[in-house]
Amino acid sequence: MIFKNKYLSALILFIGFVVPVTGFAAASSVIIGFHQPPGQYEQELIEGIGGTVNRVYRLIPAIAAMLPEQALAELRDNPLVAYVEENKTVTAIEPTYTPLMLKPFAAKSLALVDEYEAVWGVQRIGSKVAHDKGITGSGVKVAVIDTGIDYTHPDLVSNYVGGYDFTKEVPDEYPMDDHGHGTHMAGIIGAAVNDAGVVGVAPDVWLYAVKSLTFDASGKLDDIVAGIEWAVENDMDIINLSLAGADDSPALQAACDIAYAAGVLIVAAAGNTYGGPVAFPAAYDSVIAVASTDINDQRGDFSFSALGPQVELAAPGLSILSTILNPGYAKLDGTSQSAAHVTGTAALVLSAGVGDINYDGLVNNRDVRQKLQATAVDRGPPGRDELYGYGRVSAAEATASPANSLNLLRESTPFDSLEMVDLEAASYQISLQNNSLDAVFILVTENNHIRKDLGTGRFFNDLRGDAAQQITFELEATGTVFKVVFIPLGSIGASANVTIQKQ
Ligand SMILES: [Ca+2]
Ligand SMILES: [Ca+2]
Ligand SMILES: [Ca+2]
Ligand SMILES: [Ca+2]
Repeated sequence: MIFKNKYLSALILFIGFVVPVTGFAAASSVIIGFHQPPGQYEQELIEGIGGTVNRVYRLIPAIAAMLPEQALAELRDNPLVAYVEENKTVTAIEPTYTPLMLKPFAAKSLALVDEYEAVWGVQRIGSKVAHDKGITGSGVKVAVIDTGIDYTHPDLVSNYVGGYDFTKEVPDEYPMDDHGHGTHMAGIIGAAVNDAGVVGVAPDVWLYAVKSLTFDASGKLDDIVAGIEWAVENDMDIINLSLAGADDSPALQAACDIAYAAGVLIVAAAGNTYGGPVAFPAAYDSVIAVASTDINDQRGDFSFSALGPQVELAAPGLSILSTILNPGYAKLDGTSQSAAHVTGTAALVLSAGVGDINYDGLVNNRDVRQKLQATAVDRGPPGRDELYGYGRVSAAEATASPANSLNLLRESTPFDSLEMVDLEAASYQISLQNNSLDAVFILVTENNHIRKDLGTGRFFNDLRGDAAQQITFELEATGTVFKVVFIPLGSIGASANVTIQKQ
């Protein structure tokens, strides 16, 4: 009997021990968004209802915490709280059909081929054209928020600058890749020109590894948000996000929006959804969504790439050779790889120097984004489409010598609004990027005679249904004194950017 009681009390003790553990398991890992930046009061609020604060963000007004299930509803009803979202899983966008470590091979076998020839994607987008002009991404800071980077890899060691590992129990500054995905991204973005292995799109870029994904290529939203916060606080120029969560996330969106507003260009994989919708974070307006193209500059018959109006650019994503662990090289497919090509191109644009091409008085990430869009090689249906966005990214075009550009502004009188350009005899490509004008009329004169055949009207609010806001056309100038007059039509204050590029 005594034994039995002893056994029973031991059992009770055991249950007593187990209950808090089960209670812990029933607790939810959440991100709590507030209307105002949270302080001591909000932390005490969370602790007061049995929660544990894991991280107080500085970038977004939010706290990552563990909360007892029963406290969730109460917190959601609190007027200080904007949202409470589950700390969901986010994963690297990986090909499902190619195990990452399938047949990795070493650098020495690659030394036999030219390192440019080894990488069709880097070649296809015209990276070498930029490199030959000395445009290599030097000094441009790129944060690869991923599984880390193997910073001992011979093709990456010279460009690796630093980073942070948010996945460790005690985070530190050693974001060594233990999976390979982040290292593959890093190689596409910035593998060195060193007569071995591969070469990246921007071979002198400054690479930073922000490890928010673990050895199995998955991670949690709270670590992704922390990674974006790190990128902003460490003054990164570009963030590469070749990862996706299953759902829309208010915390992730807020982090991307604020980082973008702070001047960071954010590039993300559209997702390997096989024609399904664009994944988050790529789908957010503040993030460039990148779809994949193959060696024929097509999506291919069986494309893994996402589809939809949020697709902004396309880039090589099939059979892409890059760096992996051990250290070695492997060919992989996916929109992850495509995003990395765009990230590298953006780094080249930054190192080439981008002007205030959207005429907002600032030179920043928005100009880089517009440059990437305007210089992409159109694929599929004419103009922006749901398959390729603005087209396949072009490092060669995006870093070409600055186009002659002007801002066409509808001022108080039509006469004041005219812009006139003198051109020498040549073939020109003229692009109009509209900002709420109704139309632009273009009058062309040659040796003081009006060339009716070259003049044109371009409508942006065409009732016939063609209302593209970006129009590109060619103009052939043969005379010696050749003038083009641009006449903006629309309400006062409306404008358009005109770029004129010699062919
Ligand atoms: Ca190399
Ligand atoms: Ca987007
Ligand atoms: Ca600007
Ligand atoms: Ca198109």
